[in-house]
Amino acid sequence: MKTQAHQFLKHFFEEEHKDPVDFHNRCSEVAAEIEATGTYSLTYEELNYGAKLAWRNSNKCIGRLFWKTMHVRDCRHIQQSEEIADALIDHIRYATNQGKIKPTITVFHPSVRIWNHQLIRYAGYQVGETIIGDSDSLAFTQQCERLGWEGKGTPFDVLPLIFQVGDEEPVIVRIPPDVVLEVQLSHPEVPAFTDLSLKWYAVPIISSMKLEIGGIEFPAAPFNGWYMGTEIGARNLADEHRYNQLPAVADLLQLNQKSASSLWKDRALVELNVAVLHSFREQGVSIVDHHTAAIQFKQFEEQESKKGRDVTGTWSWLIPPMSPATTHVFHKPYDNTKKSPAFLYQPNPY
Ligand code: HEM
Ligand code: NRG
Repeated sequence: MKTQAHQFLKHFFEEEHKDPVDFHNRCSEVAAEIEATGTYSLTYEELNYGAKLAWRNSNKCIGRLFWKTMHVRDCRHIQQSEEIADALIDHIRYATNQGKIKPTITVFHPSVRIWNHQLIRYAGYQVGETIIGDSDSLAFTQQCERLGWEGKGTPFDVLPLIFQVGDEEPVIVRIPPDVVLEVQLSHPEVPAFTDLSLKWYAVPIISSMKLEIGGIEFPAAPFNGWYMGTEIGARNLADEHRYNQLPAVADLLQLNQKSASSLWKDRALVELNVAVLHSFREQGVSIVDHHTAAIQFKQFEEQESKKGRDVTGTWSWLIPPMSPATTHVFHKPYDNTKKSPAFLYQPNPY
């Protein structure tokens, strides 16, 4: 931990052009704290910068141009369930900001663990042979039911929050419906599109990843930006094992589904994605299309190169799932070296 702390502090003091004397003092202080207690505590300034660096280092993320603008909420001091629940709900409210989404992270005490994959997500139910709702949420939905929650059984039931402090019993809380902003999908040229009754929530808030800064691990540090349209239109609603909506969209557009070479899937995919971008825009909710996101990512690469830093990336995640070859990302290789601070996967707690 001493080595990791030292490396992080060096990085932080250098990048922020801080006084080398302060750096040496801080290193001695941290070394002594680790010696005495086995761990150390980051200052707010270090946490704030470290969380932003973890975003900047996220190889799979195309949204990294905005890494410096994230709002970092320090909730390391709270350990009471009521306060944790309030902090989570405040995160949703603050980040949603009536649709003008603010990139936000809330860092909890290392003893806290959130069971949800995202703070807002739809339930999935196995009903005989079929699945209602989001198949990605089947196991978590069962945990919710085990803890006494009962959903309405629609394809879009917002799941409750479940979190845990240390090895205490998990706590389950309902999210007040008025803090969950959702976008009903419509198509700019196809009025009948609303017959599909599709919608999605406004803010993706990943809550299952661990934040690591200077050797300290925060298992609960939910973060969010805004959606890239394809995440919803080309994956969540389109994947066969998720909401599988391409056949329904193709029906609506009267496309020939008998022949794969009519490209009905591709045409349905485009119109579904047009509907996602149109609806978010019209309802005043931040979203980015994949072409604009790729251009912003190019700016990020140029900005980093000017600062003398190399950009690492995971090509297979950075390319958008639609028309990838229309973006510059497709046409170059990325070095997938992992840096610290970082967001890391961790095993499910259930
Ligand atoms: C992944 C976009 C903000 C960290 C992704 C992905 C997209 C994306 C499209 C791939 C997701 C997938 O294929 O499932 C954006 C956009 C943002 C944004 C448009 C708008 C501001 C953030 C923020 C953070 C972040 C604020 C953290 C502070 C990550 C990480 C992943 C990721 C860790 C990988 C997730 C995983 O492995 O499952 N992002 N992102 N992103 N992003 Fe971002
Ligand atoms: N694909 C997932 C969300 C992954 C993260 N995407 C972001 N992150 N845009 C989905 O729910 O579709 N973010 O922090 O903005």
